[in-house]
Amino acid sequence: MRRFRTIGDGSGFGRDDTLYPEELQLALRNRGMPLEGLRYPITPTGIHYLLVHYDIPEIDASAWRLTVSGLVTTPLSLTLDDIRKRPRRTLAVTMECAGNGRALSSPRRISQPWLVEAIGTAEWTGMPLKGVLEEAGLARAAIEVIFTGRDEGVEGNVVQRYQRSLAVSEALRDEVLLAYEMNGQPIEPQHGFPLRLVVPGWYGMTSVKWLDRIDATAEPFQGYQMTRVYRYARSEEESGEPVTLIRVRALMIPPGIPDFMTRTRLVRAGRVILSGRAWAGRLAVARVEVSADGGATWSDARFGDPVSPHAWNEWIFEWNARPGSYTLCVRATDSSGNVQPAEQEWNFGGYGNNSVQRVDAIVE
Ligand SMILES: Nc1nc2c(c(=O)[nH]1)N[C@H]1C(S)=C(S)[C@@H](COP(=O)(O)O)O[C@H]1N2
Ligand SMILES: [Mo]
Repeated sequence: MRRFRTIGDGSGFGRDDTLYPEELQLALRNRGMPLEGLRYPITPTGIHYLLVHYDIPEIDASAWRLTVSGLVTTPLSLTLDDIRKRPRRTLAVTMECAGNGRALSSPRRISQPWLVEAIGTAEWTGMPLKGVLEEAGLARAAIEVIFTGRDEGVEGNVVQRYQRSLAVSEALRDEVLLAYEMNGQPIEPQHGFPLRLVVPGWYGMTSVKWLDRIDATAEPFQGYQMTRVYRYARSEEESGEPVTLIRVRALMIPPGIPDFMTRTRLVRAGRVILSGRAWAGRLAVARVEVSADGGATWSDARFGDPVSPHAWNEWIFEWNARPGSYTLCVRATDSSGNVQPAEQEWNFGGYGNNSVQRVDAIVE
């Protein structure tokens, strides 16, 4: 029986006054997008957020194959060249980690300790997944498609390759891509070289990197990443609801200049342009509001068209900043009327936290 050590007090949760070295290690392996990166409609690859559960696998592209198998009439084995020769599509997609905001919940689950920076928008180029599934011919009995990455690790004492599934109806949507380029270049190793799934509108865990197998099945897939994590649940035992589409959120480029250690902003009094981006998963952004008093009062911000049907919108607000101390907030509402909460309802894994961003500023 293998035994891994426990972290912290063994409860799986961190104390508010402690950051465990293991969390720091995850935070350093992965990275958030510095918020000033919100100025770019398309995030430069080097500052797009990154999340890798295990190790970045070593893949020899010439030996690599994509296997399409399971409940299909014609199993396929495709080389990267085979895939690159097929009709291609480029889509700008805003991607966010389901754990974004996890470190803001209390108690926080010990895992990647995101604040709010697990976000980015890239231009992904690839072949629509639909084309591959049609070529292979899904059997009538197939209800889900399982995607397997090449990376392997241990999680919850289960040795596994990273695997997620999608219902056939989701997998056949036009915008789902098998991507081999990110921002016009071959995907870099950390983002899934040579091929990854990109599922617009869904939290990032769905977009399986280092993809090398696609299997159609007649049963709901019971893999670890489907049933044990990525659930909105109150405890480890409760199965809860699956984490799926990205919730509405707006973020602000912190204005002025930062104090090095506290990140509190120093802002020059007068007319200040506050701006940032807002997104709403598969829905549209319907409203963006700004508050300078910690969320007590709100004013409407202006916002433009989204960068693409699957990407964020820019918003802008003119703030007349008078000397004093402020907590700047921004919140968005989606086209179904969901608005970001001031405080997130707690869940076990720290998922889907779209509580309102707060930026402390001193104006002088
Ligand atoms: N094979 C594999 N795919 C993966 C992951 C992983 O660890 N292994 N992480 C997932 C998670 S949780 C997220 S949020 C996104 C992150 O994609 P990025 O690192 O390109 O931003 O990839 C997803 N796909
Ligand atoms: Mo994630």
